[in-house]
Amino acid sequence: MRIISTLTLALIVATSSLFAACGTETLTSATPCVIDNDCERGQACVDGICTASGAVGDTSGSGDATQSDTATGSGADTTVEDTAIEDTTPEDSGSGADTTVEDTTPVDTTPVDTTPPEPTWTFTITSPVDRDAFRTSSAITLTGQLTGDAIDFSTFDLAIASSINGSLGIIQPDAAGAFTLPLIGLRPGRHTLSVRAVAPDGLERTASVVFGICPDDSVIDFTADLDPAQWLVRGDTSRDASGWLELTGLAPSRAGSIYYLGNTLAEGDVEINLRISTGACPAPGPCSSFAEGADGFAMNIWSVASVPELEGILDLAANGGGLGYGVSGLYGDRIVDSFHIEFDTYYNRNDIHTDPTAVPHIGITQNGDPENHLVYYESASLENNAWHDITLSIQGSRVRVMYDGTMAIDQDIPGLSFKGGFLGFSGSTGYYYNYHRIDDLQIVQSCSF
Ligand SMILES: [Ca+2]
Ligand SMILES: [Ca+2]
Ligand SMILES: [Ca+2]
Repeated sequence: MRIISTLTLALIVATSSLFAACGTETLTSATPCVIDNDCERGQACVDGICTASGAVGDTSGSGDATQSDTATGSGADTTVEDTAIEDTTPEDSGSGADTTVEDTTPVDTTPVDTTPPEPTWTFTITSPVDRDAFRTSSAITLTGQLTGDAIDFSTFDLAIASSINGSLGIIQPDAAGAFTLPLIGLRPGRHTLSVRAVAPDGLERTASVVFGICPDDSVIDFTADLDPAQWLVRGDTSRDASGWLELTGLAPSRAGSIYYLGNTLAEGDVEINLRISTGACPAPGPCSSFAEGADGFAMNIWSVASVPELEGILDLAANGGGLGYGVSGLYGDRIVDSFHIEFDTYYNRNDIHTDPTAVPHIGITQNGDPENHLVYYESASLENNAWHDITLSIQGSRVRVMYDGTMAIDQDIPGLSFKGGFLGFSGSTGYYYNYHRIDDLQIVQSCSF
């Protein structure tokens, strides 16, 4: 037995009584102690009470639990618990940050993964070519060529697609790699046409070309009566009931003109198609009564702002050798920006002006001056009473005229800048005369991409 001091025992008894007051059965029957040796084997001295060694943890745990329960009730402890939760939040954030870092790691390896083997073959689109421009009625054919050594290209697939029309189908090239596909039904707009060539081993290449489709411009065929709101008609000009315009009629000293008010031409490139006929027989076509006729006619585009301004110019325009458009040079001092293509069948010589040739000619003039032929094309057939197809094309300062499918004029005219404006026709006769006919007018506004 251990000798315990009086003071120690008093404390132990007091402590024991205190725990007994708490009503804890375990503590009521316990043996007071100071150190472990005060207790029996298998016991330890815990807080002055001999306690079974195996129960020390349990007792402590019990106590802790009790304290914890009590503490839970207090605001301070709740805060601690919240803090603990908050502590886990940064860990989550930390995990997120770590995840982000891990995400960047595969990115570094990605370039390595995207290095596919290069096909040993190549291919090109040979038509259309970039910046080509077509009409909706144009026949457009896609052609191209695959190239590679000892490859049977007929096993390849070519997927054709347009940025506007979508898929245009899948075709196979021939064994030598050539491919062709008529492009039908392409809608107006700027197309990016792509061809994706896929080999049997899955390797592929893609090529593309960008081109434009413009809508077809309508043809005015003069089968219907002229709408006064659309057409300004002056002098001896009228629509022939057979369906064309007659500018003068077969009589001396006639003059007339007609201007299309329905659609003024825009500045810039333009193409104009029409048919013309001049001669002495009432029905267009071969004419047995061919004789010297006059004077001819012109297509004029005046860059003026209004119809009254246009009429003011027409009031001044000289007829006869002036062909209904002469307002400047030897024919006047009117300053105007205009473009003219004349079909001149009378040789003016030592007249107000002198023509550059005695042969009927197609001439390009400017600014109301019938004398200054910037370029001309001689054609004896011009006055044969037959219909002739004319295409005038202005691209920048380059002027081209097709006459019955022949390139009659292809000339760069320095300083030419087409300003657009009111388009119309004028014709005149003098001592000599002819019919002067216009039909199938088509104005093709700029189509470029
Ligand atoms: Ca007609
Ligand atoms: Ca003339
Ligand atoms: Ca002339």
